[in-house]
Amino acid sequence: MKAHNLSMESFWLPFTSNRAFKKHPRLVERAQGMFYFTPDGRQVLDMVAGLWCCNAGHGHARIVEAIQAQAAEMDYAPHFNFGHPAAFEVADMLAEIAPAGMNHVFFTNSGSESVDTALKIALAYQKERGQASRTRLIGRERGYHGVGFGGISVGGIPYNRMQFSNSMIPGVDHLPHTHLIDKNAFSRGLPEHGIELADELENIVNLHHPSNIAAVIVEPVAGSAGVLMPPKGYLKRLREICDRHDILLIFDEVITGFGRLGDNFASQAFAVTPDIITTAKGLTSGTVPMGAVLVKDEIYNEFMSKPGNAIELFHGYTYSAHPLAVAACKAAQEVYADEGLFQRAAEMAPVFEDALHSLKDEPYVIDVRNYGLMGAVELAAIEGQPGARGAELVQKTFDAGLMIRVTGDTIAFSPPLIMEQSHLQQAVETLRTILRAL
Ligand code: PXG
Repeated sequence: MKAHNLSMESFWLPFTSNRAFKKHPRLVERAQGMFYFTPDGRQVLDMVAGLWCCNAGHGHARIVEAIQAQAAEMDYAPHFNFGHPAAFEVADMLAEIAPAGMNHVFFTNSGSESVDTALKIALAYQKERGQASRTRLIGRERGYHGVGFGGISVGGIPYNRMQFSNSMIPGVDHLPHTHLIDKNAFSRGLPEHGIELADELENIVNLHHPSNIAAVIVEPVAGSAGVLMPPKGYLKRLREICDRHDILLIFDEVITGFGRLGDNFASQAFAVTPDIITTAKGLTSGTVPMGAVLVKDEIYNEFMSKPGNAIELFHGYTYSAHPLAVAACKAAQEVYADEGLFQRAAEMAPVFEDALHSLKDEPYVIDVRNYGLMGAVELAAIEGQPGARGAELVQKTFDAGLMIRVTGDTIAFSPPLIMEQSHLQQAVETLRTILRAL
């Protein structure tokens, strides 16, 4: 059946204006390398790795073959009381690339599940070690931690909370966000101003008393809210304050993990080690849904140190370490390593930076920011219609053969790590032409 004859009625699209989309659908049905292809055969350059996830590029033969082979070998295996050897193998692979001392992995199926898992591990850990009063969680304004009740509670995106405001988990505070556009506009790499924003953590902790705080969760670079960088020294200061008060620090690396910032994780790129890392997306290069929570040895060992053989953590998913996800994960990690894709991201970062900043003087551009292969161009909103210019750009760029991600009036870029200079040039020149004609 041809795509344009499809009924669009049944599918309720996530995080999308269904009515607007169904009037002007943007459909893709094939993908290879840096490109999507529309049902009518048009080529669309993917500058967002699907949705920040296809880090190895689309249709990588090695990953495709691994998934096919696993589907034929064993469709499903339970991990409640049973095990599949390959799952143990990929957990070892992840521990190998994680920061030192983070050698334990809990598998989930998405970023949202990774976040809620991490929050539950943090709360349970405090109880296990005899600090049961540590129940409060601290997130950050403009943070995105998925859509579970835990995730939206620590998250700081007003629209994501608005429809559920009476149903948040209790005992959550928020740090101020770090987007100081007046001081830091057009920063290349990490911005100079704003380290003092981390000190607000000290105030929140003192307000409630440290003995009541379980964990702090932040994205090292905030993604969904428009690619907001941590000011220089900010993450290190958060770490210091957490250490001072014996509070767990969780880095949500669902976007920043697996090469996005030119290293395995942001934790290594920024040399700040959290206690827990949440991942998903690039874990399997977006090919099969999967998430993973990486946990420090002290935390895991606390759960394992009790006498007896009781279940240590009452948590898990039917599809934790699903064989297809495991096969995809193993192949994706091998591709990243064998093709040196994280290193490649680091090498392309300055080229990416120059290309994005070449848009500085184009119409409506009020900021350009970047780190690794993560970048944003922020546009001035149309008076009284925030987001309208962004929405128009999604359509115009797609019509011109370019896929970007827009949050409000900020255009986000997170290309597959296989991007060549020619792709970058095509993306930037397409955008330039469209901005000039708006
Ligand atoms: N944490 C972070 C930091 C994320 O970026 C999640 C958790 C949730 O992951 P799942 O797999 O449950 O979606 C994410 C997801 C956007 C956009 O437009 C970003 C995400 C998802 C959809 C859109 O920036 N990030």
